[in-house]
Amino acid sequence: QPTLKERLAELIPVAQEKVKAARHEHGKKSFGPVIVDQLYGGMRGLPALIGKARSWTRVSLHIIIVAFASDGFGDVEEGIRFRGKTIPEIQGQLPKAPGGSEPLPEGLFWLLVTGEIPTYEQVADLSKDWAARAAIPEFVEEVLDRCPPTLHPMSQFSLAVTALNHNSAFAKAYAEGVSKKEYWGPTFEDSMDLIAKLPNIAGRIYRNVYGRGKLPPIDAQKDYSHNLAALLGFGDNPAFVELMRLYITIHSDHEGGNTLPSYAAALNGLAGPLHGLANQEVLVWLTKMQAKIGEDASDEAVKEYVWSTLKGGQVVPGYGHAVLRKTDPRYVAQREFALKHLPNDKLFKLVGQIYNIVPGILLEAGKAKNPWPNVDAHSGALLTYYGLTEMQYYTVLFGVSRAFGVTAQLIWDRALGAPLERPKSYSTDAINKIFKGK
Ligand code: AMX
Repeated sequence: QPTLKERLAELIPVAQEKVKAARHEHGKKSFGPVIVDQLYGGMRGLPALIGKARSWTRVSLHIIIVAFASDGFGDVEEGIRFRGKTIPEIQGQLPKAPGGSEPLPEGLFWLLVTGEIPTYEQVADLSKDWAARAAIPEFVEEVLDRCPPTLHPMSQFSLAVTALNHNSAFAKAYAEGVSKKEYWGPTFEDSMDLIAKLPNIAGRIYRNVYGRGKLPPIDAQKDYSHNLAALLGFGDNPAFVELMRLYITIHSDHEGGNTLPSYAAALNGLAGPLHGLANQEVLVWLTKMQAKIGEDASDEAVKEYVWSTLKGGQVVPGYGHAVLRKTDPRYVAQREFALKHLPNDKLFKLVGQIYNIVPGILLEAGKAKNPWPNVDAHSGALLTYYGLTEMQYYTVLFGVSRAFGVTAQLIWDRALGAPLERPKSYSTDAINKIFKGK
């Protein structure tokens, strides 16, 4: 059976030819008009990029563009798809750990990179490969150890990833004058190294910031999520390990970036409160709500609290989406996990109660285009249940998962020689001038 890199080496020339042929045949065809509102509206809905590691079907052209700040969605109604597969499909088809029922993120990475479902052996080989690459350079450990615990975990995360660029295989190959055709090889190595090292970075940040003692060593016999859970201090809890497998799998999909430092930049984008930091904000909001109206509050009290949030000019965190127009399937996957593992948990019940109440209120308020919950409305309640209660840390786990989607895309960017993306901007004066009298 081929390794991931061997399989990629087979797939890349085929894909290169396919792109060449598509450009030859369709290259000069128009993709439709661009309207002024799309310039003011953050390029929403503007077809401007080709998704490479996600889906090769019609949906790839609907993917939202802003590389560092948005999720990749195949179809706004159907929801997220990984290489054309829905979340329930990948849960069914990807290999599981012995005794586990959630997909292994190793398999998801294989799927994102190749478009194919790997065998269990191929996934187990990836687990071993990542374990072997997991150590981080000593100076990066020192950078993290010297961060004050008051520095937000996401800032520490981004710092550490930027520092990893010191050992970048791509930077070295580039400096040595590697041919453009060979770019994907060192990019693949960087991607594998990055993913492999994230548990040590995330674990170190968690333990440093919250005083949780020393990191255990990586166990080369265990899968990625097991090691991540162990580094955080939850390796003895099989249900938490399962949660990590699901969590890393469903948070992964994303547009690409150019280099390791751009993944660090992506982390800074993810750390915005209306984006990935929303999972922190949801827990902050829920905790404030519980403090104000109690743990078993009535629907009426919850409604009043939601309205007071809106009337205060704030958003209801965890609801709405720039692209999706229905309940986020990643929310559904996490809800099903909760129904299986923690059906009677009070916080989970509150999350469910809010699910019944908030969409109606957002519809009545009449502004949000999507009144349904997104991925961030649920994840914090699951982590809290298992004792990972430090909400400021949550987006770090989100960022670990995102590396899978970003790097899968990055490898293909290099394989296909994708350009830097440079959307053009206009001033309002220029808009007025262009359309004067039209
Ligand atoms: N609560 C209150 N108002 C909301 C809202 C919410 N959850 N979602 C949207 N709105 C408001 C917007 O603020 C905007 O108001 P304005 O006209 O006064 O500026 C109006 O409804 C229209 O917004 P939209 O087109 O529906 O959404 P958008 O694409 O501009 O923004 C998002 C999308 C996610 C930023 C927004 O829905 C939001 O702020 N949600 C809460 C924060 C959140 O959960 N973010 C995480 C999203 C998932 C992720 O990226 N990780």
